[in-house]
Amino acid sequence: VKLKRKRNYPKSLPSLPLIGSLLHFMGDTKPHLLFYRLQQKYGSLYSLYMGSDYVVVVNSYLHAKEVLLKKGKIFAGRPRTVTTDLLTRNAKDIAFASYSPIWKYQRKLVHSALSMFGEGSLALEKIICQEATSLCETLSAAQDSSLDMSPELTRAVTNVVCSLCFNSSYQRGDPEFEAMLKYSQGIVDTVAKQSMVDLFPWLQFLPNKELALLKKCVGMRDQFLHQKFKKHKEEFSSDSVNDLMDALLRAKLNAENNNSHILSGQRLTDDYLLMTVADIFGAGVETTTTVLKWTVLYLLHYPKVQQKIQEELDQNLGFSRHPLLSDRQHLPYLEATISEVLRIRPVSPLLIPHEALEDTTIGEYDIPKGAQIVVNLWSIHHDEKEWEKHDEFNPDRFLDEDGNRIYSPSPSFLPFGAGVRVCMGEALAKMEIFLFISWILQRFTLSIPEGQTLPEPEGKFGVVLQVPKFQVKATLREAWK
Ligand code: HEM
Ligand code: PLO
Repeated sequence: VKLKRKRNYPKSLPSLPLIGSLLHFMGDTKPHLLFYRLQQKYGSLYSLYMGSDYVVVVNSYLHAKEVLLKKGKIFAGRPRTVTTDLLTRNAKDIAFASYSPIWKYQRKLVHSALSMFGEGSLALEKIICQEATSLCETLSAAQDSSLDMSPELTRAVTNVVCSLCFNSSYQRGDPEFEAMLKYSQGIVDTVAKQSMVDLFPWLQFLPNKELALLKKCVGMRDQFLHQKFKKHKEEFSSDSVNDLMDALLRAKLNAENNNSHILSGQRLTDDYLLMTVADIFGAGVETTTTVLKWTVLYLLHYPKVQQKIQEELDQNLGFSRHPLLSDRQHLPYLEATISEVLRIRPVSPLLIPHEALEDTTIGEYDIPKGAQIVVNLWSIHHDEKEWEKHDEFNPDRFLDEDGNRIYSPSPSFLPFGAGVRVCMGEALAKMEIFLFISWILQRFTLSIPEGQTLPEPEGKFGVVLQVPKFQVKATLREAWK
């Protein structure tokens, strides 16, 4: 990035040559909280150097909407980093790839596959309900004892995306599933968190523990992907396209035959197909599971909220049938609770960094081409001007006086981002969260096992805001005994 003279650039944090503003990052404050606090001194829009990268931090919804919506295309770039390049074979995926014809085409392919097998389709509802049944059986079996719900929630969610991506699923204790859990945790722990190798790329040439772990986990993931890919290729028939992998294979065949012009000469190689499913599979598992875990954690903290959701379920469904997607519109309190979880603990507190593709502006400030833009969703969701008692968990904010749901009581709410880079899985994630939580709460009351303390609602920063480990006791409700 070249800063020109006589421009009105955002106020800059003091920085030292080479190390940039790194001194500010010392200590163990999480970046989204640090960027939130720095507003007091520098205002809601400021800049800093991370290593040698020029970064602009956006903390208000008005600026965020300008970046994501009004100038969405100008800010649709993504910076490259050592760790994400490793994960995505040099940005051949969707999330970490910059704006390009092939990126657009990948989004289009995923979009049409999701609407074919997913969103709103009865098949998908059936798959989710099947997983919910299995989840409830496990909770039943573990009745009244202490249980870590995390692996069970993960398996339920994984099986849903696994059906979508590969038309397959896992039984409890499947070694392939256990391996997947392990490598994915390793990736979440090491990728895209602006850690040292991303700030100072030359560090990758020195021995580095985190990078070694990432490489190992990406290797395991590649093995997993390769195996799925091989099987799909062998059994492929363009007359029976059953999942995202098939849909991508078909698109590649078509592109080879005719419509390659939309890719401006770039070839849709196998790597692009693989990295596209890897994104959807990875995002599909880690984000939704994270929200489910945050929801359970908050239900333990707020038993009254849990009780109110149960009353709403009892009134609308009773006990004679299980929850369906069509019940969503009749369960405003549950929907409000989910929105409040997404507000108070955004899955992706700094989104994924954007990059300015040309010289432009945000508000009255000049932004140079190549600047990285970090949208601090945490600040937007905790803006004191927009959210009364922002730190308090209160689903009622998302309801009017009559208890009807309002989509958003403040424009300062963007859990899935917005614009050209908006999340591709919003509809899918919301269906899953709604069904899993309603199934669980129709049958069980969740509480803290005796002698244990409430888990702190503090997130661990990474590519997603991770939930601490905790145990739960699931008690079968009276009507089900
Ligand atoms: C991107 C949130 C679930 C697929 C994003 C972004 C956010 C987000 C904030 C970044 C937007 C930006 O950088 O401007 C969430 C939340 C989820 C969720 C809160 C769960 C509640 C999912 C699921 C899928 C998915 C289930 C897969 C089907 C993606 C993809 C991108 C993305 C592919 C990258 C889009 C791009 O860069 O063009 N998501 N997401 N997400 N999400 Fe999600
Ligand atoms: C999660 C770990 C997986 O092993 C790989 C993976 C792929 C896509 C990533 C996802 C991880 C984390 C959440 C991300 C998603 C793409 C979009 C999503 C970053 C790293 C969000 C919330 O932006």
